[in-house]
Amino acid sequence: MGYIKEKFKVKADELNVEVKELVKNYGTKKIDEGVTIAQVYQGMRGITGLVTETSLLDANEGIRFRGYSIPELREHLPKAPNGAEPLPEGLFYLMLIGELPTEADVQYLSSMWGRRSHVPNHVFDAIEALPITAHPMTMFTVGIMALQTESSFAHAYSEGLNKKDYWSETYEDTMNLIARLPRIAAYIYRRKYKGGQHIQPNGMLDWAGNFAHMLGYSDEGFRELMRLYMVIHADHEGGNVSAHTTHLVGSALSDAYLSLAAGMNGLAGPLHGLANQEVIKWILQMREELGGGMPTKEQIETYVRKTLSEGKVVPGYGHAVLRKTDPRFSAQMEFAKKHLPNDELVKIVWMVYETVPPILKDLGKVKNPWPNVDAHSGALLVHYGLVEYEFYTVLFGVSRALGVLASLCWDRALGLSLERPKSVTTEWMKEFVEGK
Ligand code: FAM
Repeated sequence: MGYIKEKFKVKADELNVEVKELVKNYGTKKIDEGVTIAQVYQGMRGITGLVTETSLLDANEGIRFRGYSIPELREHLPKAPNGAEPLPEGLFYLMLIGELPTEADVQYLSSMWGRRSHVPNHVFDAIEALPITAHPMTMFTVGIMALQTESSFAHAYSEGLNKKDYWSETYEDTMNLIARLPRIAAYIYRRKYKGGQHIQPNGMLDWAGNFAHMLGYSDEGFRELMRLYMVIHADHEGGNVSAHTTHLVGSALSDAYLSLAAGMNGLAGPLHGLANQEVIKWILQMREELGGGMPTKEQIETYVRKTLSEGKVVPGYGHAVLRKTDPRFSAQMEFAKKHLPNDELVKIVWMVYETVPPILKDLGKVKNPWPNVDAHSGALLVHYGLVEYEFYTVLFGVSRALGVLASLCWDRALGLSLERPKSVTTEWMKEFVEGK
């Protein structure tokens, strides 16, 4: 057993004891006043109903991974040689183990993922069976599903796996999947947009650096962007659609491949991860309608109002939990100020940031008029040449796998139960309010 796996087991055993004590001593203590009818109809907003160890979201401050904010991660996590951005390997270690990693921990993960990255041919065949016009997210989930043949958990379970060892096989699946996802994603990108000219992995590079390389980008700036991108998109506590879906499907003891594929189908929705492609599409359309060049603030305002009057949302703005500018947006803004302050598209993103919030506030119904993570990412990618915006959610997905799979390891290690909340009919609701 590798030392990270051993360390995880020690941490898991400790937390298991604490959780058992907590449930034994305080199991009947209420953490909520009760659930309202509006919450039941409106996406269970604000109901505390899940445990996720890897990160916690504060409505005003934003996400913290095991207590560390994004600026703190950028400071404390190990970097690539001559790099300034945190390595995603380090964030994964932090989410899984609950402690900041050393340089050696990060290198261990980098080389472990490198060793496990081989993708069997039938996965590429399954992707090839789809028409080239298929959305990259469809290819991505098909690729993950095809890879499910390799699940250690599914294999061991069919042989009669002891409950006590669920975590161990899930850990193996997690490591194998994370190791292989960049290759699958890069394969999809090169197939769809670069005439099927694939690029072999470079074993000397870190996980995100190698991903950038396989996509076909050798610019060090793009590699740095990928490292930052893979860190900031990884996790956003447990209730968002991709994390919750992965957890829910995993709660049926579906293996990591089945669970992640389900989560990725949720990420592919426009109100969730697909918003990143929608943002850049929306900005490019605006520029086209205005005949190109830099729009004025007034022109942006008119375009925003037109979007709203057509019954559409302004992509990249609003959030189900956050009530301030997303620190993931701010981190990208900082990156842009440092590396590409004169980029025209980036400047438009910043003008949109000045224009949209007051308009959304004026509507009176939007709870959070501020930008989320998706409002900025596309402009950065376009700058380095990754202009094929339909691919953006796949990048998000590769990153999100880090958080949701670290969480799945914890689900198995803590023996969390099958998720099965109660549902009722509207007829039941009517009788309930009438006091019947
Ligand atoms: N543009 C226009 N209207 C918006 C809006 C936006 N950006 N954000 C919220 N609203 C509307 C919303 O549609 C709802 O209208 P109705 O009552 O007419 O249905 C009303 O304001 C109240 O919604 P809310 O309570 O403020 O937000 P929700 O918690 O229901 O939804 C979001 C949250 C993220 C789905 C919503 O803000 C949205 O649709 N934003 C645009 C899409 C987007 O950027 N999604 C990405 C979220 C991101 F962080 C991620 O998952 N990657």
